[in-house]
Order: sequence, then structure tokens, then C-alpha cells
Amino acid sequence: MHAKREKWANNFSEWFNEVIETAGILDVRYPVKGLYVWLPYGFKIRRLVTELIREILYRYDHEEVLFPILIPETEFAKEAQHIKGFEDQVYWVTHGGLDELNVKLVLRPTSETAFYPMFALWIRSHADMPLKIFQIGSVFRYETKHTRPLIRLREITTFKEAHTAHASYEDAERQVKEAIAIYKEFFDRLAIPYSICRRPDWDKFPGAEYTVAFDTIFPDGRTLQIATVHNLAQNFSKTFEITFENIKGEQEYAYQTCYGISDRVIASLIALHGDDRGLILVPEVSPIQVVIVPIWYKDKKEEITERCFEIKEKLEKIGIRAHVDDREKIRPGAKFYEWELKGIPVRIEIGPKDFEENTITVCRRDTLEKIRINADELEKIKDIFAEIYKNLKNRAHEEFNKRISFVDDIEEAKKCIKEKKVVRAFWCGEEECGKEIEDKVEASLLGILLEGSRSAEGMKCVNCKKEAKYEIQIARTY
Ligand code: PR8
Repeated sequence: MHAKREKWANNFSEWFNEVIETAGILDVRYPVKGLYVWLPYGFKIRRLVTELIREILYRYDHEEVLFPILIPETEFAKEAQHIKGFEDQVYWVTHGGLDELNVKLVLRPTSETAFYPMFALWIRSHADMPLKIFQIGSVFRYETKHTRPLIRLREITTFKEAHTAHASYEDAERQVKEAIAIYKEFFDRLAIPYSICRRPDWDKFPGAEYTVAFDTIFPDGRTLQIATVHNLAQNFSKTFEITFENIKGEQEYAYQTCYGISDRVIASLIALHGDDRGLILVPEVSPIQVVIVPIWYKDKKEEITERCFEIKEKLEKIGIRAHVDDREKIRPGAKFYEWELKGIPVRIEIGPKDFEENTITVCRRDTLEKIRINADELEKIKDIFAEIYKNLKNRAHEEFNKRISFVDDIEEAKKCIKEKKVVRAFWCGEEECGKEIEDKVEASLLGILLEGSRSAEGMKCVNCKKEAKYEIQIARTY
């Protein structure tokens, strides 16, 4: 059993905008386009999500740093491809007070050109590598496409970017695989389904040799790029003179990778698991995992409240984040409504009968099922968390798979895209043909599927009908 998902399914954009406001995630009324205010509840979710990615990165031997937000034009403009890709997206700082600056400064749109002049100072020998560092903070992009909270921001406030340097191309390739493994674990723990594609050359990160992207599918059938991993090869190290002495004693340019995620992860968490009642949070990143609501009954009021706090304490002892909602003037029904909207995975009610019989009434947010358990068996709540996680994950994966159509004809591809599907088809690998596909179906070629793809052997290109080389994914994107 699940609560209704009518509005969620049929009017997703409205549902999304409404829920981030009413659940207390963001205030969207900030008077600069594309910039939003994190509210306390949203901020707590954000903190748990960033803690999760930190935990995984630390486990993979990454160290955290924090670089300045301003980058001098002289550094920013060094790498030709990079500047070409970003020049129409940067905010400039031109003045200090009334004085015009000698060297203009950019508000970082990403931090390659901030990190790599420092890499040139830090890296001397092969023994200094691999160097694996990351930061979490704001970057600014003057986006000209329609801005949307959490999805297309002009200040990306939860930009996690990792930058690495290696003594060989092979080691950089290994790092690309490691980054993919890191993001897989991260999205799996958030129960967010994804596909992994190698972007076509015309859509790679400016300055990269190639780009691997994670895309998820939103309820409106459009895909959202939620993470990217770039192999930079020696493109930036040549520009920024990042050299090292290799084992043979020769000077060589370092090999580099970078990879990033953003607020879009939180957008996905909200979008993929919610329903018409609001959010449903994966227990691991829910600021409150169990909310306890006393159902007061005449003379038993104080005892019931006391029991609620006892239960809260016991839950906290076993590592569960719990909260007692003992607000006086609000009726239980209104409390239920509010915590459901906020997506708290488990609600515990304690009424007179529970009080007498030493039980608690447990209600799951995902299925809305209610069961009564003995108040001494609180460990069972952890099993319920595991079930909620599994249920959310299965449901999100089912939705994801439902939206994919396998197609071998270009007209059919166009039709599927119109019907809000994501298309998988075979492709010859030629750029010209790929761009023709994009024009014909009026959608983007997301790239070559790297995982879970079908063999292209003996298959024909969906467009030119020549021998196919790869299975690709095509979709309308955010
Ligand atoms: C890099 N350099 O920058 P990337 N709003 C929200 N999220 C966004 C936006 C936006 N306007 N633009 C991009 N993202 C590399 C890797 C350091 C780290 C998200 O790569 O330009 C997307 O999910 O691909 C994107 O995959 C991620 O930031 C990284 O940005």
C-alpha cells in the first residue's frame, strides 16, 4: 500500500515547488534570480547528505580543503577550452569599493583554475601523488536557461568538487573508476536510481578528455544530470605547469581528474521518493527519524508525555534521531499531517491503550501501515528503517525502468520522447549522425551507456542504419 501519487505524477513541477516551500526546505523569495535561502529543516537534510558524501570520500582517502571563491582573470583565462565553455556563465568582480581592479576577478563557476596553480606549487615528485582533495561550497554560474530551485541554480550552494593528480594516465583512469564507485555508493544509499553514460564529445566538460555522467529520471520524464566525472588527462597540467619528477628522474606533466555533485542530489531525493502527502525521506538522511506523538487522554496526560520522553531517550541510546511533538495547542491529526509533509520515516503514537499495555503504535511514512509493537522492542524500528529504505529503492527503480523505451527506429524514438520516455537505441558513433539524431528527435544524446548496456554486435544505427557501435541513451533533459 502506498499513499496517492496523482499530483506528483501528473503535475510534477507544481508538486515540487510546493513541497520545497511547505516542507520548509527553501524560501524561494530571495530577491536575486536563481538564488534561494536554505531554511532550518532543509539545511539539516543538506547537512546529512554532505556528511554522507564526506564519509565516503574520507574512506577513499580524499582530504578536504577550502579554496577562495575569487579567481583572478589571469588564471581563469589560461586554459582555452575551459574559458570558452564558461565565459558566458561567469560573474565578474570588477571593483573594490570605488576603485577599478587591475586584474578582474571571477566568482568561481567551478574551481579548476583556483586549484591547479596551487597544484603546480605542491607537486614535485611522483611521491606526492596521487593527490586527492575535495571541497564543499558555493560556485556561481550565470545560467541563461530557466532557473529552478535545487535544479538549475545561479549560486550552487552544495557544490562538492574533487580534484586529483596522478603520476600516470593509467592511475588517472583508475581514479575515474574509483569516482564512479564513490558516486554509485552515494546514490545507492540515497535510493536514487541512475544510468551512467560517457557523454558525446560535443557535450563534455570544457577542458576534459572525456566526461562520464550519472543521470536520473524525474517523474515528468526528463533526465537530470546528478554527477559528473571528468578525465582531464594532461590538458590542465600543461596549462598550469603541473610537473613532477617521474621514477626515471624525468620531468613529466601530471594526469588529472575531477568530479562533482550539487544540490541536484537533494532535488532527486525529494523528487523520486515523495508522494501527494509530501516528502518521504530515506532514514539515513532524515533529520528526525522517529517522531513521537502523544495521544492525550483526560487524566493520563502527564504519564503519557513522560512515557513518550522515555521512549525518545531509549531510541537515542540505540542511535536513532527521535523527537517528541508535545505541542499543546495542536491536535494529533494536524501533527501527523505536518510530519508526513516533512517526510519523517516513522511516527510513533502513544495513546492510553499503549500506555496501559506497554506498547507503541508505529506508522510507516512510505506505506502508511500501522502496527503495534511492545515498547521494549525498540530495536525493531531499525528493521523498519531497513524495510522503508528497500521499499523506496525498489519503487524508485521500478519507476526508472518503466520510463525507458528500447527503440530501433528514429520515428519511434521521436514518438517515445514526445510520450515523456527516455530512449535507448544503437548508434554508429559518428558525431554528425549523433547530432542528426538530436535534431530529429528533439532531445539530447546523453551518451554511450557504460553499465547495463546491450551488445551492439550485429546491430544497426537507429538513424543511418550503418553498423552500430554502442548503445546510447536519448532524453529530454533539465
Ligand atoms: C564540474 N569541476 O564543474 P560539472 N545548478 C545545480 N547543479 C548544477 C548546475 C546548476 N546550475 N550546473 C551543474 N550542476 C567539474 C567537476 C569540478 C567538479 C551539477 O563539472 O560542470 C551537475 O549535477 O559537470 C553537474 O554534474 C555537477 O554539478 C558538476 O558540474
